[in-house]
Amino acid sequence: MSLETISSWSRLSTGIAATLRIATEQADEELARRAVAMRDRMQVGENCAHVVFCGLFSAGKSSLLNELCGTQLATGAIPTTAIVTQLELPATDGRVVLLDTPGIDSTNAAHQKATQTALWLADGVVLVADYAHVESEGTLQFAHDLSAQGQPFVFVVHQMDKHYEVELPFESFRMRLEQTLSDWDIHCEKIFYTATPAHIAAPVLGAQRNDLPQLYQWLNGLAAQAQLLTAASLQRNLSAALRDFVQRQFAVAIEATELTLLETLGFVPFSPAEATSLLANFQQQQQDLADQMAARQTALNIAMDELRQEFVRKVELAQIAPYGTTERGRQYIESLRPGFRVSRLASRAKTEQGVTHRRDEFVTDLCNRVHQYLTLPVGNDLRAWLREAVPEDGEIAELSKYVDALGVPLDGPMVARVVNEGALLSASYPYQFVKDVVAQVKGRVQAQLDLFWDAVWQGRRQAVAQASLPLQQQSQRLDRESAALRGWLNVHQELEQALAELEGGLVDE
Ligand SMILES: Nc1nc2c(ncn2[C@@H]2O[C@H](COP(=O)(O)OP(=O)(O)OP(=O)(O)O)[C@@H](O)[C@H]2O)c(=O)[nH]1
Ligand SMILES: [Mg+2]
Repeated sequence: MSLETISSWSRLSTGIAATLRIATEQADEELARRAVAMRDRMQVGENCAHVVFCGLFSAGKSSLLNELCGTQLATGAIPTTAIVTQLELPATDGRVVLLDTPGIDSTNAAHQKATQTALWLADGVVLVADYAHVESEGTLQFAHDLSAQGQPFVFVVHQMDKHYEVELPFESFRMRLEQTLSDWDIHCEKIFYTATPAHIAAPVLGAQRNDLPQLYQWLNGLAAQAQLLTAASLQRNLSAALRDFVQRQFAVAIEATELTLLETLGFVPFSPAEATSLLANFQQQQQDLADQMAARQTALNIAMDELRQEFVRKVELAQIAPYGTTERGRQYIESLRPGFRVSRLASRAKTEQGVTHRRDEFVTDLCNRVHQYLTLPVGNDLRAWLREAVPEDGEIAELSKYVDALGVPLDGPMVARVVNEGALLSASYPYQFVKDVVAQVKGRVQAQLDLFWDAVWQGRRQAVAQASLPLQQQSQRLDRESAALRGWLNVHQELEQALAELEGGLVDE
């Protein structure tokens, strides 16, 4: 059950008594003071609305009250009111009580405390500002805080005799003031423009505006709502007292998370809702950064893959064994067949020489073709690519080593190892043999190219990583900021939970 449901007077009484017990147990002086003030207020009864007049010193609070109540409170140009005085609004049967308070800008601790206590129990607030200082920061901040606390109040611009219509038309003044209040997120029920009659000097330069009768009427109208107002303000005050109490308990934890936020983010969010939306925004930003980094990496991989494939095809298409070369390969294989003789009468040694000769002829021819149609053009293309694509001379030099090393050391024994003795007699084998040799040669060149591209890829990857460093740093910064926001949000969630438990406990008692 939430606190809002404590609507009846008796339940409020139970809640306040329980709060007082908690305050005593926890030795929380402020909560105790508030609970006592609420209890005392309840004893006064629910049929009387308490309206607190407050504002900067010398705004004219006491003068205004004297006009409304026909009293003789002390007034003066220096800070005058030091204690809270209660006055009955005439013709309300004591159902509307007005409280005069010391200036809210008083530096005296006792004055501050007195005003604060009166405000805790206010069923309504009249915030009085001197015409000449109507937009002073002290007044606006105070009004902003009242609004934020949900405290109903009216704004009185007093000393209107200082207004000169010829200098500034009243309408312009009114519109400017309303705009200022709206800029400060201040929501008051009404604005009254008043002056103490004694100060209205005649003749005046402009139209005089004096809402004193309207202010009286508004205050008088509170009499009928006194019961409602009192219950609502006590309930609001009890909620606020409990919230402030829990906030004091969480103060150290909150301060620590705020400090972290100031160090990382540079500011503290206005509300948990703002923190949550910031977090969602940061998450989106991080996702975007991750996407950007991944896209760069993918683009690189695709580009590298295309290059590799382009050169794989160049090697595949290189004509290193045209008809003449294949013929020499065939002749070599035929010379290996059993019973082969270079000529009918040739000696064994002569035949062996013939075999070696055919093999060497094939190897020499193949070597030339590999150089001319494979390693030379492919190497040239690679060098051209390096010059075009790699910006750094040092890296070009490093990678050129792979290109310089491009080549297959073909010799007789190597070719001989390719021969498949078992297939020698097959009519098609000589062609298969040449194909096997070509495949081996191209396979080796492809392997060398692989090494080259691996080295290129490594360099490119480092370059991409280097270029992504600012993105990475941005992402790490977002990480830290998100963690700080989460820490702050967690403490606030814990606080809300503790408050809900406390309120729940009060109702259950
Ligand atoms: N010009 C002008 N002066 C006023 C008006 N009302 C009050 N004053 C003067 O303003 C000064 C301050 O008035 P107070 O009523 O003492 O003001 P206060 O807000 O009660 O001041 P503190 O009790 O010191 O906080 C006094 O000198 C009043 O005579 C008014 O309508 N016009
Ligand atoms: Mg006063």
